[in-house]
Amino acid sequence: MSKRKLTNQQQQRIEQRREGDSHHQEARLGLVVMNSGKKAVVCFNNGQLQSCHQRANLANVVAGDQVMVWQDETGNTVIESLLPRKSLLSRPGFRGVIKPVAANIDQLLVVIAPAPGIDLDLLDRSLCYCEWQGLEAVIILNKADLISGDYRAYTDELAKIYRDIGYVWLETSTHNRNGLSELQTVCNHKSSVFLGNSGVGKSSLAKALLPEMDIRTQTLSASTGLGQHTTNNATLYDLPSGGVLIDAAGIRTLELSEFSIAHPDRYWRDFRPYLGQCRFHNCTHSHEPECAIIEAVEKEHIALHRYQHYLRLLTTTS
Ligand SMILES: Nc1nc2c(ncn2[C@@H]2O[C@H](COP(=O)(O)OP(=O)(O)OP(=O)(O)O)[C@@H](O)[C@H]2O)c(=O)[nH]1
Ligand SMILES: [Mg+2]
Ligand SMILES: [Zn+2]
Repeated sequence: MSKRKLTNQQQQRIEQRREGDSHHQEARLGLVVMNSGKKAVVCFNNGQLQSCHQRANLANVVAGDQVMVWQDETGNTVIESLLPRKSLLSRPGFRGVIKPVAANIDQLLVVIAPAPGIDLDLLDRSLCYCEWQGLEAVIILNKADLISGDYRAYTDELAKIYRDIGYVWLETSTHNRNGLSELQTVCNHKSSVFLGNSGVGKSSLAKALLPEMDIRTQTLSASTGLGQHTTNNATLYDLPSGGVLIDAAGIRTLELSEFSIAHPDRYWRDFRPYLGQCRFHNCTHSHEPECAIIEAVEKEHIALHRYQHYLRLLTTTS
């Protein structure tokens, strides 16, 4: 995990370069658009995109990172330092090693859809992750054009449950374009990432919000010379009305068990009014007598499925 430290000599060389070198230009602040692994594409405030090397002993930068970029003697642009991150979205990768995916995000746009089916377990895990990480969460029920009859009654009931506990619940359709302007409004001046199962319509929604998405993808492939496959890495796009959307293609699910979240009850918003009211101060709300959460579930003040998803997380993390 911890990167190799600079030797004194290396440190001195950097200092000299920073101070005296006449070839040397001022450092520039940039925003990482994508990191292909070999090179990172950085956007500067004049809108210019540049493919940069990364200093060897710097932690891997990801889309959304703010970095300082210098030009070395040979004219190469090098990412020299990483500014502190406000937030970091990561996911377990190979052998369970947690990998950063996108930085400085404000909110997760959690997408659910009637086809392939509403995954409430993933929704509740995602909401827990947001509470834990201090991110905002927006729930998007996409493919609303497919909803009618009894299924409509079911989704209306869900909308009420989640709105009552304080979440924004939007309904969208990329087919008839309903709800897209509301989605645009919640993304204004924020940095957002879509999350949801395969097939729920994340890419379709991103295209609807980003009319110029394909153009940027082509510019990126050209500037890295690495071809289209680089778009498998999280990529940052500017939203036309301000704000950014990070397309983290790999994020379909969140296995919270990999993150070891202590006290998951704190991250279930609907539990909060009851916390501290159980008989035992260290109540896990799973089997204990006189548990205020279990009583609230029995009285239907907390939705049963939310409680079940909490229990599932509890058993997978302990
Ligand atoms: N009926 C309907 N179909 C939609 C809507 N949005 C997307 N689809 C369809 O759903 C399918 C999957 O959409 P994608 O946008 O590729 O889904 P995704 O979430 O990006 O899927 P992955 O990339 O596999 O994670 C496509 O056939 C879309 O045409 C919608 O609003 N209504
Ligand atoms: Mg997709
Ligand atoms: Zn309890």
